[in-house]
Amino acid sequence: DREVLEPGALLLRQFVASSAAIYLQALHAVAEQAPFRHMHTPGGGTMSAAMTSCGALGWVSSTQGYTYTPVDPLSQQPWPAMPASLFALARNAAQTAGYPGFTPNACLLNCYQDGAHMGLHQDRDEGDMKQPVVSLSLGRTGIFMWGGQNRRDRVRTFALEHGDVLVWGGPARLHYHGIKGLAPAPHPITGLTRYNITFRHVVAPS
Ligand code: MD3
Ligand code: FE
Repeated sequence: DREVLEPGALLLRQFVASSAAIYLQALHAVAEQAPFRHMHTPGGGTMSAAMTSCGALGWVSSTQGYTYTPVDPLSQQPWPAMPASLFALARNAAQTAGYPGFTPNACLLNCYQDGAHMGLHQDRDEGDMKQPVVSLSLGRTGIFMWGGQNRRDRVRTFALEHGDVLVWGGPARLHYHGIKGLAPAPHPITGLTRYNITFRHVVAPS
């Protein structure tokens, strides 16, 4: 089941079904090496979603700003390698959405518990805006907010369920988006937790 949200943005509902267990396993393996943590923001706050990364570059927020780094600031070791299963899923989803040859080198894992959200924002730290972003939702349903190119544009909300994949590129790549919160019902596998995994091709800052 595929739905074009607007040019460049494709929602692949239930793209992942029985194989979700494999991706959850990969996620837990990453989190064993690089634990989920609540990062700080330049504005002095703490993010309510806990995050970690795998792949060559990981997304890091601190009071200094946002950036992609090759080293996990917590362990001072390189981020864990991107599991082959996750790389293949991202590449396959991008291909399905019309972006063949996607080579993600940065994979951000978000963990939402009760009360966690992610305010409206743009993803603009990746260096090369021509590459799409692929996201996989796992576990508890999240309420996704999807706006336009300007913060004041109308925002629509819809549910992102376990196994749903979103591919964003082209004109939709810089649209504002966020997570309003979580649906009340627990998920049979992850309970009250929602995970989201995003895949990007990042050109490292020099
Ligand atoms: C639209 N994550 O990690 S995924 C993020 O569910 C992020 O954790 C949300 O926003 C989450 O930056 C939403 C869907 C998504 C991801 C990246 C996008 C939508 C996007 C980049 C550009 C436009
Ligand atoms: Fe985002």
